[in-house]
Amino acid sequence: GHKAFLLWFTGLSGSGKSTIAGALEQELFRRGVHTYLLDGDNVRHGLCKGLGFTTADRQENLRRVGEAAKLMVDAGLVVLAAFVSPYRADRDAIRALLPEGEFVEVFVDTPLAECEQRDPKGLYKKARAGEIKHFTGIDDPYEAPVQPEVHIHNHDRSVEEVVAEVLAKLQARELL
Ligand code: GGZ
Repeated sequence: GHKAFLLWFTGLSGSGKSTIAGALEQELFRRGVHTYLLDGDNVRHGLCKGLGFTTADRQENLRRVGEAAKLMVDAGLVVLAAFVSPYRADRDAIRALLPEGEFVEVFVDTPLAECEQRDPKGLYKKARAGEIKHFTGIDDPYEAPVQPEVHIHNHDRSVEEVVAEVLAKLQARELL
């Protein structure tokens, strides 16, 4: 059996959060674990429609996601959430919604230079050109987690390697 919990991925745009969360979800599915993956792609068009990237909008975006995730954890799911979530206070507010031990913060620590080099959606280029304002890492802050449950140094590492590391950390915490 396994516990229900919220696995919260935070990191810069292009850091690999969604890729890692998606690969981990596949592995959990293979093991018979019931999961749900939340990310900007599925919430910013619905649950969080109309919200942008000001500090207040990010706070509201993450508050809604946190409340929805809490309901899913109550229903017994392992919830994976992949959001930039650049402010420590917003992440800590979600942590406070869940019982002790059921919020697992995963810091996907990829150097800004590498995220910017990857630039899969061309957003860094636009931010540098001033076409996008408040872009995290360029003209908006990213507050790195101080004591994340999992700290992934995601430079020159394969997705498989990283997924194995996260699984091992979850097993060590007796969540899987
Ligand atoms: C950061 C932005 C911005 C700004 C659009 N700052 O690589 P992506 O494209 O898919 O991931 C980023 C995503 C961030 O949305 P989140 O809901 O995760 O943000 S937060 O947790 O801060 O509420 C990026 C894109 O949206 N994007 N503008 N200004 N990322």
